[in-house]
Amino acid sequence: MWWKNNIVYQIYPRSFQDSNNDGIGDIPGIISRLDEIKALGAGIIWLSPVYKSPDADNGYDISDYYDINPKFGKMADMEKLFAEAKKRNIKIIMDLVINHTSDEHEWFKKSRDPKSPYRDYYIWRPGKKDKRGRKLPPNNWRGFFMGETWEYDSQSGEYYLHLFDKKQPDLNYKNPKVIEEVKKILRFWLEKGAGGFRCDVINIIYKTSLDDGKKSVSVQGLEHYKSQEGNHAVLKELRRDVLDKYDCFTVGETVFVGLEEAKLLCDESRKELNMVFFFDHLEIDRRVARYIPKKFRASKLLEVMTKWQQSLDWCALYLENHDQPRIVSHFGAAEKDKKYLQTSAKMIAMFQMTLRGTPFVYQGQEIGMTNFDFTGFDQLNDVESSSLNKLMQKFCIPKFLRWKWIKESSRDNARTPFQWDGGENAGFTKGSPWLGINSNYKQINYSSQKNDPESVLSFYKKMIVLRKQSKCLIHGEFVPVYADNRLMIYQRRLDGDVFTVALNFSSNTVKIPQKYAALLKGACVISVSDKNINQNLQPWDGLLVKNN
Ligand code: ISL
Ligand code: CA
Repeated sequence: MWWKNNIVYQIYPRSFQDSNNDGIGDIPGIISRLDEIKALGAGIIWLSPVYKSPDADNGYDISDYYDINPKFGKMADMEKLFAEAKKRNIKIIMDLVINHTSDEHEWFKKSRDPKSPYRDYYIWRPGKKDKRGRKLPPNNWRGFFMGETWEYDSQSGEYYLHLFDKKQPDLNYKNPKVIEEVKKILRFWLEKGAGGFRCDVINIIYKTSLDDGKKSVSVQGLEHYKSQEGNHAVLKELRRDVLDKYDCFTVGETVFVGLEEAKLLCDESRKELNMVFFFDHLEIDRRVARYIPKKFRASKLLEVMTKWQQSLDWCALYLENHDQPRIVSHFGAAEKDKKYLQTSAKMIAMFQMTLRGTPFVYQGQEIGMTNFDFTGFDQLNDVESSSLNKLMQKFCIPKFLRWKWIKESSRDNARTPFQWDGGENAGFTKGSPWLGINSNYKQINYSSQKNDPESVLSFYKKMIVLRKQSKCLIHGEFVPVYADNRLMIYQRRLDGDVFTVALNFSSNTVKIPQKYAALLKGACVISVSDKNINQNLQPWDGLLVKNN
């Protein structure tokens, strides 16, 4: 299957490449960089939303699924992108955001009228009253952006549900008309040439009941809408009626998903999704989703990866996306020990490219881009960061602490413009960029790495070539061997082929335990440091060995 033997490259369009110098990345900009994507070795692009949107959540609030955000271009540009990508044998998958629309979508505007046939496209309910007669929302749920989930509409005297921002009203999947609308959207983009969809928060679309949720410190009410039977039924219907008629695949973004639920969502025989993005591995050193740090342990990472690698038919392998901090700042050395930034970026590339599944590389990951060096709240754009800040203010959390947590966790860390070269605005735009550019762009940029065989970019390319040539690295069984706080060793095995991988997630030289040293004596396929390994692994080094 083409999507199994391939690499996906995620583009966050507003930060990739600006073509008309308005400071915002756009579709012609993407077209001008297709050769770079091809050169990396990626054959699939996942495009974060490019649809018409008021941008309350940077495009994840869609006001027209059949049109393009004018900031990014026109439908003709999008068609050209499909055509130019096809010439290079690159498929494009679209971001399918169907849990909610924008409040500026025509459906929602009409649904504000209680008599409209569109009323039931969304979830409208009357409020409650407390003992003293004060108005209360229909239930106690708390949303993904830390705030209220019900917005009162004085025109009809009812509330509508929004699990994200109030400008993102949730659709009602108990209404078959909504499912029919989604089928139309899928067909429209598949007919235009899309190779599939990344499905936004796809395991929470069906709300079984609107009863109060159990008390929780973060999202509250989940048990009424996470991975419900009704949700599975919707996915099966979309697959049967539309997706299975095309040569395409889906990857679901599945929030708070556990292993058993994930299995149900992407078990091939159930015909729902093809694979899912889970979050466990990125949360091994975080509490309360990703907000509060805790100690990194390679052993924990190996344990979590093993569980997922061994249990699912197929994994979506990602370490970064537009919601997550940069991986060199997270698991790598960028914040702890800058001199190993590049080395750690390469070691992480080795980790990702030697796992079982389809790797997703997020723009900038391949050159080792780091978290943004923000210095103040005014430099942030992300709606989640501002909601979190407001919430923490309400609880009187001091500014330095609020800043510390937001700086590390803000989604803007991954959203700063792509660093193409060492020139004006890193070659992203000649205008004024919509979000600040990381000041390290003179050291970390595409053009300085392009022809340097020692660069992070060259290492990604080498790892991708190695992976594509090896059935074992793509499909082989995943076998954990050893791990402690810093060191991780695992194998991949298929039909008598065996590879061993050893990775050092620390700035110390680590000793390979005697018992396993022999495994690393095989033929070295590639190593990060290019040094021969006896009993020791250099700081942040990685080694891939063929054992037979
Ligand atoms: O980033 C998160 C937590 O801090 C997640 O909860 C995130 O909101 C969740 O993974 C859902 O993300 C997706 O849907 C959101 C959108 O804001 C994100 O950009 C998108 O990836 C709502 O559409
Ligand atoms: Ca532009």
